[in-house]
Amino acid sequence: MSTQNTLTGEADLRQDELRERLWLAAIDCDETQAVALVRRAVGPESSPQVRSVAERTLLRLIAPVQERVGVEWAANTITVAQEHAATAINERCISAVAELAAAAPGAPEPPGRVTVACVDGEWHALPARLVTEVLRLRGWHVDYLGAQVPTEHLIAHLHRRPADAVLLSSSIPSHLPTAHTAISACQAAGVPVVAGGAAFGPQGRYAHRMQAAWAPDAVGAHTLLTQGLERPTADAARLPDLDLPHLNDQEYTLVRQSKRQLIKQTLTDVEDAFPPLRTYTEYQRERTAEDIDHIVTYLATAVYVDDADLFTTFIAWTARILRARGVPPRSLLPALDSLRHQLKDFPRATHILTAARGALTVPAPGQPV
Ligand code: B12
Repeated sequence: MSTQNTLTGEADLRQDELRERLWLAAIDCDETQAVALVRRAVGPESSPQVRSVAERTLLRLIAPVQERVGVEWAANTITVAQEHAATAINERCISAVAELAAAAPGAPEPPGRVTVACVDGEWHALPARLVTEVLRLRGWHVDYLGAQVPTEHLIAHLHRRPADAVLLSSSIPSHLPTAHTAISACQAAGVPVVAGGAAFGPQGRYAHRMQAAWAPDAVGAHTLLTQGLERPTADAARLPDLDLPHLNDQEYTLVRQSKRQLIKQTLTDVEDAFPPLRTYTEYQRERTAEDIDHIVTYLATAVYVDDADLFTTFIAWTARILRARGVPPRSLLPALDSLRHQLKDFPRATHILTAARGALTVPAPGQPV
């Protein structure tokens, strides 16, 4: 093995070890230890590499630890309280890194001004905060608006403080119709949009369908911004069906409008198919209704973007969550069947439900359905 490889290996080991230690501090609610660790990872603020080391600390140390929070929560190996505490600690760590780097000499000349915001209804602000701090490290002047920004207030902000671009973050796909409205409103105000976050699908599939630029992370966004984004003209104002012509069949509108009725009927049908549900406590019944509400919301979103994969991915995710909590995924089948029956006159919704049902009845390797 060459010396260079050995050194790289050691650096990787250090990264892994740091990640493990930050993870342990985060789930142990040890904020002091976590902040000390990231400060040590960044090193002295007088170092000439402080900005690049700070960026690596944000993207290769804190971000993966935060992703692990999600993985372990989904696997039911940490509690919701631990997930909340770890997220709060990671937010504090991001601030610590940002403060260290802000104090470092030799800040780059600002290449421009951008606004970073989460789509209305979106609580996942930490990813947007990471994007913000990386762009600031690279010199951008960033207005960070945080979680769930109502579209009209985002637009009002852009009129008050013009920006070269809006960076729109969303983690939950069910916010895609709202994201679409925000994208076209920003563009109608003459501001280009870079979308990002898990909601926009693999390789930003849904962002592209909504005529937004897309980047996988802050570094990708920086590249797009420095290449220069075309400013939309006033005729960018448009109705959603211009980007998504399938919306003309009204299936999305009708599924959305009948959501309450769909949930009520599905709950009744699930009770018939699964009698133990009748003995559920009020609390358990409310959770079941909430699960069905999520299923209908994701179905409507899949109809909106016309993509069966979106719904199948959600159902597979729900199945994993249930299995990790000792509930057999087949308990989802009566709900899917009820919806398929209720929506039998809606060809796109029927296709989406059939695809998800098929995926659910194929057992994961080594697992019963
Ligand atoms: C922390 C967390 C929360 C916190 C958020 C607090 C906060 N201040 O952010 C709270 C508790 C509020 C929360 C709530 C919920 N959550 Co949550 N949450 C998470 C968790 C664990 C971490 C999110 C995160 O910070 N990820 C780390 C970042 C670094 O990764 P990232 O999101 O991929 O971001 C990177 C890129 O995507 C990109 N990026 C992101 N945005 C942008 C924007 C631009 C412009 C660009 C260029 C790039 C970019 O750059 C980032 C850095 O590299 C995730 C699990 C996970 N793995 O992500 C679940 C997760 C996102 N949550 C989930 C769920 C279900 C929920 C709830 C619905 C739970 C509930 N039943 O109430 C609610 C929804 C609330 C809402 N209306 O939005 C699910 C979503 C699953 C799905 N099917 O969509 C996940 C995936 C959990 C899981 N493992 O299953 N959650």
